[in-house]
Amino acid sequence: MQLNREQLMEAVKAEMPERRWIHTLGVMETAVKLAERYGEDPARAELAAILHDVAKYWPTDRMERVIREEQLPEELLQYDKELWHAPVGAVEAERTYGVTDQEVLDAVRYHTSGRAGMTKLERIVCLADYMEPGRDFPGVDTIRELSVKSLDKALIAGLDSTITFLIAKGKRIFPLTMQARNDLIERSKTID
Ligand code: DGI
Ligand code: FE
Ligand code: FE
Repeated sequence: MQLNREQLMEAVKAEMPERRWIHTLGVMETAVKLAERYGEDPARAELAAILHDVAKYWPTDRMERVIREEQLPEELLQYDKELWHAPVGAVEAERTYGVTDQEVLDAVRYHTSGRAGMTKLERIVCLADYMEPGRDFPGVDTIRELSVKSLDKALIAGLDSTITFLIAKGKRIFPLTMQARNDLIERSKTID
């Protein structure tokens, strides 16, 4: 299915409640600004942002089926279900919405967990998800301030807030999240 920008937005909007669509609009706007600031293609950042939460409201069993059938890492099934919509959304973006740009698909795939060696596009979408205007959690203003100076430092602060939240709740942490943080800390020593 080849959709133009407006048709794609309508289709994705229909997959979620109003408040989640407003969040998606915020992620789009923020991702475009970050792309302009950090020299990434704003159109690709926007496309990934439109699709990033497309599978957020799928029933658990539907997500689980996609994880098994599409040979996504089954390890996901041992961690919080909140992680699943990202890789499942990447499959949906390709299969249903015809996205072929692998970097866009990976930006959707890793927007929740992160991973080591995140591309600039992946970092932008993950950070935009943390700091879009509708987000309100302790530390979000620090993340927004850091985002003006350093994509990586802002993203580390975002991951820190998630990891701290998961620890406070006594939850497990998906290994890719720890790997993303470790890698960004290592890289931010040399590149800004
Ligand atoms: O989908 P959103 O609500 O916009 O945001 P998101 O895709 O970043 O996902 C959200 C949730 O996933 C977040 O509230 C924390 C939860 N989560 C559970 N386990 C993990 C995790 N997030 C990360 N990064 N790593 C985990 O291990
Ligand atoms: Fe998400
Ligand atoms: Fe989101």
